[in-house]
Amino acid sequence: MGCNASTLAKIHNLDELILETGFSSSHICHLYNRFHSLDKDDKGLLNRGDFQNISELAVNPLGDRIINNFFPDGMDLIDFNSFARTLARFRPMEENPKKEPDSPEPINSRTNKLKFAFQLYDQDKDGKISNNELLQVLRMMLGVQVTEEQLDNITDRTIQEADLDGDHAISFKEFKKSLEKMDVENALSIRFL
Ligand SMILES: [Ca+2]
Ligand SMILES: [Ca+2]
Repeated sequence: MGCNASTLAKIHNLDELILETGFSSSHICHLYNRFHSLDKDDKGLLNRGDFQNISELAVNPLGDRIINNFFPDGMDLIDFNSFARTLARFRPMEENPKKEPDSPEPINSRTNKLKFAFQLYDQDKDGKISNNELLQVLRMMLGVQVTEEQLDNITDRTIQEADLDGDHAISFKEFKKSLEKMDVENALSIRFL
């Protein structure tokens, strides 16, 4: 499907979306076509099932959680603008224009990328990754490669290393700090579109 003015004309608040996401109009057009290829019954909205057709997510051990991050609290359907805003977090940072002193945090900042990752762990949304929450994610990612005992050990050690205030959980601040030296850009790139 090509990209032209008539495609862009179908997008609500296009100028606002470009400003907010930092995507170019041609990139938005590409995402719009992708959105519609996922939208099997042409409802103009995507549900969780539509996302499961993305093969990279289907094979990702955290696929379901990544999909959930696209859906704001209690919602079962998202429109194109919401879809584009979530994807904008994964846009590489170096494309950012110079930051004005009082401008809001860019949607694709390192902090916002880390927030997305943090939410994959913090399932009860209390702002902390508990021992059990970390264990669940590690189990999904490591699967049968490790025993339960090894899993427990890895979990305990990871919490210990990241936990600075001694509450046996990882706050977002601690999460951010422990990943200070990590190349977030590469580690958090989820290339499914
Ligand atoms: Ca939690
Ligand atoms: Ca802590």
